Amino acid sequence: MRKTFSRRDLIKIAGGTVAAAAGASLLPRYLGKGWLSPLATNSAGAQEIAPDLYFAATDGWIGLPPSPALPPYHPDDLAPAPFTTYIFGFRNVTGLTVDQVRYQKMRAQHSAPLFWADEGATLRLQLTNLGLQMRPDLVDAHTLHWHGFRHVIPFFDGEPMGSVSVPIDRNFTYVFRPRDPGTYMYHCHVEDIEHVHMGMTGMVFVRPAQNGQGFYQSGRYAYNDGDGSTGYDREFSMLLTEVWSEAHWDDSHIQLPEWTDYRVDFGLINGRAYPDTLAPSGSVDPFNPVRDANGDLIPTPGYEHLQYQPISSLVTCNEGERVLLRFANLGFTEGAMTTAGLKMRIVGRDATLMRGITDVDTSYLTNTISLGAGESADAIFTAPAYRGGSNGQPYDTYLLYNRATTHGSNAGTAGYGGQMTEIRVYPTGTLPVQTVPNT
Ligand SMILES: [Cu+2]
Repeated sequence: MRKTFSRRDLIKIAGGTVAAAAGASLLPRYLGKGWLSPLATNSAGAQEIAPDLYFAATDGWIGLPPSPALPPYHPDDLAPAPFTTYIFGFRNVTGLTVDQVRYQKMRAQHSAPLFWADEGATLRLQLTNLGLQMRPDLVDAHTLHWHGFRHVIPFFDGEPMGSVSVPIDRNFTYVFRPRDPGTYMYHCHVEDIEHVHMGMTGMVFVRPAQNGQGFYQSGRYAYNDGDGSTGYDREFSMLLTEVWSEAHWDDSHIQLPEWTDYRVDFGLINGRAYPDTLAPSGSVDPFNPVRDANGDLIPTPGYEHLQYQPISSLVTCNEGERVLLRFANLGFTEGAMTTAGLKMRIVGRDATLMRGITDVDTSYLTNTISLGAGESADAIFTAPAYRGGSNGQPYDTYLLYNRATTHGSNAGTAGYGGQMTEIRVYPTGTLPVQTVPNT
């Protein structure tokens, strides 16, 4: 899909530029209109339906912890302070003006925005491609592949060999009507070794039709369980990804990585390495995004290097509450996520309730869940009784971490790092009801 320009392509581009300047395009329209005209009217006068969400694909910078072991690859000498690492990624540009959307080029985030849909409801997600600021030579298209979606038609699958992909400056609207509740992941499927590794990965959930029923006090469930066994009070997504610094440096420096040299320098949860995993979330509600006057993400004071890594993986809860951990792995290696001193009940795997065909309960208790690349799992734990706090803090702390040692340090630097976060348990009534995941 990495296309080489021919003279004919250059003529087409020149024609497209002239046409766009005139407010109309003369190019064949096998895809949607250019993003300069956000909504179209068809020949019968009907207005196109506005998308529920609008994402943009582009490149950008994120901040990972220092390591003395990786010169010249980390930090990248081209990265503007306080950032360290070049990425490709997505941003939520829903509701922004055309100028604001354009401003988000070179401002990708990792992980990509969380989003969710209700079982049976239609979700329209429009995607545009702003191009890569650092790599104008790479005219790659991008797609949004909802990994594991069981009822997709090829047109909306995002797998570019059998479907369409989104070239630079074009729009395409994916239409989903999910039937299977659970935890999923999504990623760009164009040049996917590279684009997935570079950061075009995120999480998506489907909320069950059972939500709102009274099996469990909160009325919130992971699945249509019929008995409240997947009811929860709080939910936290945990997307596992990896950074091989040399590959990211190669992409910013117009070099080609040799992928058979792949290794994990940084294991990330939701795009961050410990201890940054504990920092608060920025804007994570896709349907009510908070942005500045330019439409850009707003950094949390004191965590400016995490401006484009807005999703925290700090788990906070009151004693006695049920907490849903939604795990997904879009690294290339297996993870073994462990809760130290807590047992989780695995209630779902790969967006499937743990029930046999005769409705036998196949959920199980464990403190470690293994996740191969492309797998997801839903785990629920009940927060234990408050024991008076630890280390002078008004909460008890339990570690949640990947047992794979290659994922537990920041590029070999001494001490904890990588895919590790904390579960903090407060006394009853301390924390208000959770309204947005990962907050
Ligand atoms: Cu892509």
